[in-house]
Amino acid sequence: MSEVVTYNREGAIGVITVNYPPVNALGHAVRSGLVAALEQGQHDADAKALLLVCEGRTFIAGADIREFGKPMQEPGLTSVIDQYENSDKPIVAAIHGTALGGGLETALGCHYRVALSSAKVGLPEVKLGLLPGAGGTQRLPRLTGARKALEMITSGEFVSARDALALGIVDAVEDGSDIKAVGLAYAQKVADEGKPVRRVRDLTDKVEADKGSEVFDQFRAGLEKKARGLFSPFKCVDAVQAAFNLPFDEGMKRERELFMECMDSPHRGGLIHSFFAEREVSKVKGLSKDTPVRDVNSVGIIGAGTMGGGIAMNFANVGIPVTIVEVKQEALDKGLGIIRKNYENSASKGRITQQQVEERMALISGSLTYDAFRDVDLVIEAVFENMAIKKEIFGKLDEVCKPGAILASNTSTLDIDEIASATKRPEDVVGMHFFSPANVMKLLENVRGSKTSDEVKATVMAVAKKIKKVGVLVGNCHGFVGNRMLHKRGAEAMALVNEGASPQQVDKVLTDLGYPMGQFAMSDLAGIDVGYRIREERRNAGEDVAPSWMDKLVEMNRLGQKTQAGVYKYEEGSRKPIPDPDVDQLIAEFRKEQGITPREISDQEILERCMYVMINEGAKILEEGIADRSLDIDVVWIYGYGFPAYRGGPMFWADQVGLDTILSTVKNFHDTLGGQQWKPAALLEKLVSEGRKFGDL
Ligand code: T1G
Repeated sequence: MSEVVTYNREGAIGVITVNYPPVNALGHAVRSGLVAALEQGQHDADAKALLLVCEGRTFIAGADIREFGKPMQEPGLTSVIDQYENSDKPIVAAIHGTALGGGLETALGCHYRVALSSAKVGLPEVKLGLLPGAGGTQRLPRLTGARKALEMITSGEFVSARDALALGIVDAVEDGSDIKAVGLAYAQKVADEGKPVRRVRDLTDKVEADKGSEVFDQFRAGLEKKARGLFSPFKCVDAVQAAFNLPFDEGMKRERELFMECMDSPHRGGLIHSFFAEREVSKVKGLSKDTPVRDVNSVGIIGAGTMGGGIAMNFANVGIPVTIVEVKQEALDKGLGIIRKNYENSASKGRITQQQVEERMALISGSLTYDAFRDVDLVIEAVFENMAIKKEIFGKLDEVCKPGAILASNTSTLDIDEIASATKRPEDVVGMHFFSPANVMKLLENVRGSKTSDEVKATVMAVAKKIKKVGVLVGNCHGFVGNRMLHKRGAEAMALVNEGASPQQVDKVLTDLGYPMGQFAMSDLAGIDVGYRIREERRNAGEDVAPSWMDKLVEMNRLGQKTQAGVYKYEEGSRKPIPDPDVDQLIAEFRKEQGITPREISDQEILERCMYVMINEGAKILEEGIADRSLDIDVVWIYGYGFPAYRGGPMFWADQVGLDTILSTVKNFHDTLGGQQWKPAALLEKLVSEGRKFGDL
């Protein structure tokens, strides 16, 4: 008997229990156990109905993703579900937690479904570059009709138990938390009332109603924009449509063909890598999971600007009171006003209620004095990128804040150790780099100083989870992980334009790769003056920073979207970048001043120079221990800069391109272009010589 799936009878109900932590995923042991337990139930003459229930935190949460890419071991999930569906005794699935993917598909193969009101159901395979491959595209539409099935399957979003009841996905919803008791009661009712074995595959009314519907083409058209560059969402539509064009068994065959096409697509590898990487980054190398974590029940923020306000919202959203300190009342009032406007905006879109707006605003207070920070557990400084100002602030915080308070800077590039040197408590100083807009972007780049304590590292990683961010712990260097690589890409992009490419050509190469925005559109969004100030800081620090045509734009007060003109121009109220002939003219004049004769530059060269310079820098970041694993870099780029998750992140993408190809190109650029950025990283050379990948580290 399998120890992960057991059978026992309670009264007239045969109970099949799955117990396979952490999420009862449908690994081989579970699939075999389900077949064996069903066998027992079928032969148990005293069992009038069967109940499928799970121990632990959730009903089955899907196929075991760790098995993907390995040879499939019988029994396959589809055949397990067929056996349940063809049982001659009615089977009730009792759902708690999240019944997802193959888990929901298994429940749809049962004859009745009951759920706790706290439960959710979904078919999120599309988020892994797949589609429901065990009958979900054929059974779900038979319960919900075409449109809702398409919505659920192409979005992968979860549906609450109550909504699932309304849609006919579950037959009953009960409050409470004892899923087994709820399941037994429902199964007893089925037995007592002699309810029939009702197979979802036999339901036809929804199929008849939507046969030949326009909805499939409407969905395909809608996906053209929403799912740009993706593969599996379109296959999801094809699979669901098969449920309306073909008899069930042929529809299943069609689903299988489409599923295998998705399995073979490179997107599946990238998305599954991203799925596990997002979870691995919270397991910080060298930090014991028993490291004590300090309570963070109150937060102080310095600066009510765009970043400070956005950061404050993250804490208010999860019920943590925030005090924002500004130097002037008007700045404070403006900042608080913008926060309210952001919340009102979300409420107008139905994302939160008006009551939540008020609750959250009530948690955010303002002050003009640091005395307001006396008792807070964490202070996050979010002011100008100017070291002198930051050191002055941290010196004051050191005097005012209680012992054990964590002092964090939201700096995006500056030296955490130098900031910490302004305090007597460097072990409590850390970087917490939020990405703009701070209340939206999921990445939180936590930066350890050389003296930052393990407790503080563990605490800021726990804070990331608490405020629903993806936290990555990185080392201290100029630009840390994300911006250090971004600056290399930015410099290369600017050089390419100096040499003859247009900003829009460079940006299109990057958006064609899957970035949401190109380099220059992103500069316009952030404000070109940000990069200008960083270049000025570096020039003031004595670095040799080449002149740039973008500096001329700043001098003309073309700062980007905020002035409706930057590298691109913008119509009133629009964020759509429009190429501007005046900028092309300015670039041409700059080239002439610099004695540059422009040349035709291929898209391939743009791709290689923008991406490989990042990969080479990423390899140096790994060598220096600024990032512990290549997946940390991948997660930073996916969640901080919108690198397409279906490509798995820059380092995963580099492994797919082939490190030998990248290394030889980097060497060629080093010979032809020169510059430290093209000096091949020793790690890159080592991996190539050993035939290994970043993912092997
Ligand atoms: N397979 C293997 N491991 C999984 C897993 C899965 N499906 N889901 C989660 N885990 C691990 C995860 O790696 C972590 O491990 C631990 O469980 C807790 O997860 C045939 C082909 C269920 C909502 O896409 O959405 O079915 O780090 O940290 O935040 O058509 O996990 O502890 O070692 O995320 O509470 C479809 C994916 C699969 C669901 C729980 N199913 N999982 O969230 O915990 S494809 C999914 C989730 C499929 C069929 C197709 C979430 C969760 P560790 P966690 P959580």
